[in-house]
Amino acid sequence: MSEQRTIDVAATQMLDKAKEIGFLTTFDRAKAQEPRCTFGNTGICCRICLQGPCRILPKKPGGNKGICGAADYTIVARNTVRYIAGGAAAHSDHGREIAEVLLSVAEGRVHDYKITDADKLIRVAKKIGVETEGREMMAICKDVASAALAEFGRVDETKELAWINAYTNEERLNIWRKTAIMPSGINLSLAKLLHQTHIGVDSDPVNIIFGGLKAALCDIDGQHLATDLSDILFGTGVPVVTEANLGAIKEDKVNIALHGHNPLLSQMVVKAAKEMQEEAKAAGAAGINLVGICCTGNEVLTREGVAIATNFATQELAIMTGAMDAMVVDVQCIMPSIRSAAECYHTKIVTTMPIMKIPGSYHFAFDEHQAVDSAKEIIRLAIDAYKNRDKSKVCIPELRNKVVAGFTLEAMYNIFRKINPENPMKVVADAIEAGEIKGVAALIGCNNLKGTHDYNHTTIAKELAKNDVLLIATGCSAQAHALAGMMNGDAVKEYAGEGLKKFFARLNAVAGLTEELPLMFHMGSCVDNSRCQDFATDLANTMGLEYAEVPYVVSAPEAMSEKAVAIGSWNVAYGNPTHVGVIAPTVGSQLVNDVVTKVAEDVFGGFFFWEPDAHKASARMVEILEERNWKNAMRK
Ligand code: SF4
Ligand code: MSK
Repeated sequence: MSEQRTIDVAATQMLDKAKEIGFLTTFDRAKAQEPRCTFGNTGICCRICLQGPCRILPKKPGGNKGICGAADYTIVARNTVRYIAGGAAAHSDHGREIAEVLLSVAEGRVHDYKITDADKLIRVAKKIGVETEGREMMAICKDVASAALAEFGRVDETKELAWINAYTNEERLNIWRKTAIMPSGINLSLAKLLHQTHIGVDSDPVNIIFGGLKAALCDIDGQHLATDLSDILFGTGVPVVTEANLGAIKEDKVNIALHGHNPLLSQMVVKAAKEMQEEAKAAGAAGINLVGICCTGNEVLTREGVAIATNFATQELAIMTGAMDAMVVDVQCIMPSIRSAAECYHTKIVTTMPIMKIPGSYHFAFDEHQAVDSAKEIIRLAIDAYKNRDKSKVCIPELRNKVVAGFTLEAMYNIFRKINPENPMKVVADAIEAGEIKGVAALIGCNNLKGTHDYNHTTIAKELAKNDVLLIATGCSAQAHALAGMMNGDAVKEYAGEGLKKFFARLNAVAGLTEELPLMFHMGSCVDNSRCQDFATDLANTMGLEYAEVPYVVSAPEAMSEKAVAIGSWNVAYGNPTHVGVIAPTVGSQLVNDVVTKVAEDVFGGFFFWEPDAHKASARMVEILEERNWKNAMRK
């Protein structure tokens, strides 16, 4: 584990504060876990049945396999794909919840939600084959929501998932069909994968990995429908200007953090907060200040311009400012320890989803029929907490950086169209073909305290930008750049290579925005990695290339969650070279590791590579882009 805990100055200040008051943070807990167990670290510890844990102990007679006879490759493959199952379940269940609410809107059963982006509804309907001509909006909406829900329960294996089928080119769909990884239903595929990896079922590592890839395709399907339906319900983001870092927390206001992933209730908190400013003022505050953490933060940033407080690894530190009155959490990436941090202060922790509770916290179970009322109650709880705030404990770091975000694909096209009205993506394709930029890199994923918080994210972004790589970003990676002051026009001047600078200058001249374009386009939350893949698909179409030929790479510099494993895996299945900045627990089996880092390239054109060193990883990504460009030039 690295000695430097974080590159974030504000976070460092808060870590010192935590030390002063004796609060042990996730950084202390990460240290306490060292040294890590080699078996777990390399993936050769099996806990799939109660005879375990079994480890691979090659030097002991009988120790080179688990008790049931499972070899290292079986154990590693099973562990890996079970990560994918967890990730795909999380993303797709998020999408399903949005679909349920959209169906309620269509059937007139809820009043707090409505169709905000009707154009997107029509576009999505047309794309997935729902009839739109001469039909009522609500009838179309019902069919779209029902089509989304049908993705989950389908058991007819001759049918294919509608979303990935609609948004993926035939060339790639055929590869998935040929390799038998094209899923029919999300629930079925995930249940099958858990069955496949039960003790005494599949021991063939390649077959297990392919089962995992099928689940990974369920992950992108769930993500895509989550993105689409959220845009329909809450609007498709347009460029916004806001700020990031702990300095976005305001001493004179009631501060409420929105944290997690699912925007269903947090959108209502944003709506209610606009109406309740006076109540906060009556309590002596200057108003209500909302800030975001993790991907709920990214959702409300993209659609509402809500500032970013911090990202995954530093979530406890937002409470350490002593000025956080409530932290409202929904699902995923929420550390249970925020409750302990809150005990040091007046902060109320509010959980909002039936499957996510933290002992000792307030729970307002999400109910689509009373969402605004719940949001108002939560805000009142925060206002009450504000009254009990101990001013002597308040210590907010001064740091806040300007952020220009909200770049959904639609928002980007609006800018690109000003240069090429017929084919907006041609603006990027032309810049690549002219050698102005080398290609595109999607910077995604979490924080992982096996390294220094945010170091890999920001270092890789700087290196790639210097090498004229156009950057798109989501999740905690996007937040890392925003926190570090890299998501604005000044960062282009400071970090971009000459080609990338010229590209941005051309766009800035026509964009018509109040701010210059940032060093990377923030495309949204984790589920919005679907937007990144749509970008890559359109780039392939515009350049007349197959997926595995596109100068496009993906990097998860500090990957942590099961969802990150799922995202990385479908990226590989799409043909994208995918960097992961931690050594994956596949290295315990040479065979499995070779399958995902080498054989995958032969089959899909995409592959994983593990490289914790940010400089080496960036150099490799630049090399990959150059190689793809060179091959494309040779083919002409
Ligand atoms: Fe051990 Fe096999 Fe059980 Fe795994 S499934 S814990 S290797 S006996
Ligand atoms: S929140 S999944 S730590 S990106 Fe999407 Fe961040 Fe990773 Fe959670």
